[in-house]
Amino acid sequence: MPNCPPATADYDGYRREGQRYPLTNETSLWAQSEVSQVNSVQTATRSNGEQEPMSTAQRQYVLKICVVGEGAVGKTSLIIRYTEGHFRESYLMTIGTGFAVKELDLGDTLVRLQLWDLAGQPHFSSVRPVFYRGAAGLILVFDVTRRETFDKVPTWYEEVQQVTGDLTGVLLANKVDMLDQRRVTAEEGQALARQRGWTYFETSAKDGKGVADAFRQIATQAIDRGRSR
Ligand SMILES: Nc1nc2c(ncn2[C@@H]2O[C@H](COP(=O)(O)OP(=O)(O)O)[C@@H](O)[C@H]2O)c(=O)[nH]1
Ligand SMILES: [Mg+2]
Repeated sequence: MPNCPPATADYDGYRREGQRYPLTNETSLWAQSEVSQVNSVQTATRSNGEQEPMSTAQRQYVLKICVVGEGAVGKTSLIIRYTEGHFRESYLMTIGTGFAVKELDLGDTLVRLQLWDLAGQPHFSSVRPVFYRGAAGLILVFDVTRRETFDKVPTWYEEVQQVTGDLTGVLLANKVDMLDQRRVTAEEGQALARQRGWTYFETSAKDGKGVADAFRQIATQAIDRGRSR
């Protein structure tokens, strides 16, 4: 079939060459520490050439954040919405893992978020623990139109926790734009989040609702958790 796209065309790892397999030397190095502070003091050069600490120094962190949840809940869509600002209707299953990077300016802190998008399909479960290692925070996603994806959220957390130990998290009730088909209420989502100590967000990768707030929040939580260790 000469007009067929190559086999990789349905791989939705954001279709950026070189980012298909995330375990490059650089990223695996980053992944070693949970909250790696890149530099704590920045310096400025005086006119006489001496270095002095900058009073407005920004701390810089690299944070590995894993995004988990059942298949088709919107994990990839949320990451694409956040990092690229658009939405795609068609569903392309994530094969293995997708990977994206976003810089986030929190005022006194500059964060480089590494977002690891893990395939939700059960047959990839044997590789997933590799991707959890070194995570600083977790984004748990369910689809408000499919109750079974909500019921599975604790199982996802436990799978990650077995690898990382207790991990700070946010819970995203996604697809809230689909009002007519909603099957899980905000109260139910909030109750689960409260019980587990997660922050709860209602999100839509389609219209962008709650997305930036949720990613910013997990960054803040991961830094706070890292500092308090
Ligand atoms: N209406 C609506 N559809 C969404 C939303 N997020 C994702 N989708 C759709 O749901 C399907 C699965 O999304 P995807 O991001 O691939 O899910 P993943 O398997 O969790 O990565 C795709 O068809 C998306 O277009 C959303 O917030 N609202
Ligand atoms: Mg996906």
